[in-house]
Amino acid sequence: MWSVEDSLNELEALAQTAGAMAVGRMLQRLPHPDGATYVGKGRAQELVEIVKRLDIELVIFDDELSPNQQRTLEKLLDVRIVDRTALILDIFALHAHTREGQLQVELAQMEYRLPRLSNQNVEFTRQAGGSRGGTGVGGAIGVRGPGETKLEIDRRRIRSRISDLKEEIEEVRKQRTIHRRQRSGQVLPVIAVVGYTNAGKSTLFNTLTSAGVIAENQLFATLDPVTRHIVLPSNQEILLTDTVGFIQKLPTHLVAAFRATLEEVVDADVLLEVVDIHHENAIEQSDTVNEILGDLKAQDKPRVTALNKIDLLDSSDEIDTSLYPNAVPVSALQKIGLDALQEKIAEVLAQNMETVQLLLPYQKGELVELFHRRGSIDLEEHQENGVRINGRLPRSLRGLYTAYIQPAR
Ligand SMILES: Nc1nc2c(ncn2[C@@H]2O[C@H](COP(=O)(O)OP(=O)(O)OP(=O)(O)O)[C@@H](O)[C@H]2O)c(=O)[nH]1
Ligand SMILES: [Mg+2]
Repeated sequence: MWSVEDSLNELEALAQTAGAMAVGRMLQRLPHPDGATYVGKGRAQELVEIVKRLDIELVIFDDELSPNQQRTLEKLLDVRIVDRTALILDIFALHAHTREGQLQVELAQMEYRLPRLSNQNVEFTRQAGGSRGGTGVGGAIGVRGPGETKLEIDRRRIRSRISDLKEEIEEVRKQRTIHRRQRSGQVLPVIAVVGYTNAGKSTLFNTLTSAGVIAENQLFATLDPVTRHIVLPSNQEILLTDTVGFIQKLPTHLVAAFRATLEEVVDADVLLEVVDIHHENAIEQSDTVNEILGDLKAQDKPRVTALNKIDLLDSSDEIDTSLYPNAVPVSALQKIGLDALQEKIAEVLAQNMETVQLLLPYQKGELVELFHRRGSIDLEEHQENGVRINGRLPRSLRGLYTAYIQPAR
């Protein structure tokens, strides 16, 4: 379970990533948040004092604020008010480098803004009509007119932008699907690196592939998926994909907007989950990852867990591998345990293989070659009428070999 303090620590790290410096925090236990001020009225007044005294420029709330709460707080405190969702969207906007990433972030931002925009403008019109007073029919008359028209225009503009964005994203998504098909033409198994943000996914990805993906002590350093081809020590070839990190209370707009990117995860053969085992919330983080994988209907995929950052642990006794599926302790940074990790990946891939005995005619050289790349060979004999191969093959490839399967000797 995430505690309030843990969540606030994380919020502080998010704020830092977005370029803010935290100077203080306030927490309050309430049966439910106040409808107008989120915190209780008394604490809100306290906050006003603190903001003045410390000359604070920004107050961040660790939950999604209602448009009404946001406005009330902004008036009361006279500083910028940001909620957790807006903060995460901000970081995503900073880190989106590809066209697809930028489109997805903008879509999420527009969807976040739409209900807020309308409310803000309703407030604006009411203020404008306020001098006429009253909340009855007369008051409503003051509210109509240019103000409302402008609101309608703004809303329409955002809605039309949202539908344009969705169309463009769909275009990009189609491109991806084509690429993925081409990839599956190569019939290599795809391993998606998943995990909590800052767990070390990109560092591990870089170490395994020698790719220069940005890896930083920042939340959500990676937004755009990258795929590389690697050969495991067992000589088996795989495609490894680095993906966007997960976080608790992940804004729903973001999950929806990033569906195209997350397809990389949904389509993978095996998931390689990276856990920052040194983090005090390692278990909570992994639980959150499982929840999101569940939402994506990807929680039942074969999985290998890299328990990362063991170089930061005082002793290896602290590691309980039994808590995670197929866990291997590693340090992506210090390159510890990587052979064992790759062996584990090969092992889990092998569990998805089946044993076959084949006699492949000499003119089917490409199937022999494919077996070498994708399968694991126990016996290979050149006979008069073809190549005899006994070994194991990914279940997905069995269809290509059906005609050459031999009865067991
Ligand atoms: N000490 C130590 N630090 C590590 C290790 N692996 C990664 N790190 C550090 O952890 C931080 C985050 O690493 P990234 O690889 O960017 O993490 P990520 O999971 O890709 O993060 P996002 O893309 O932001 O979700 C960086 O400062 C890395 O240097 C490790 O094995 N040991
Ligand atoms: Mg990354």
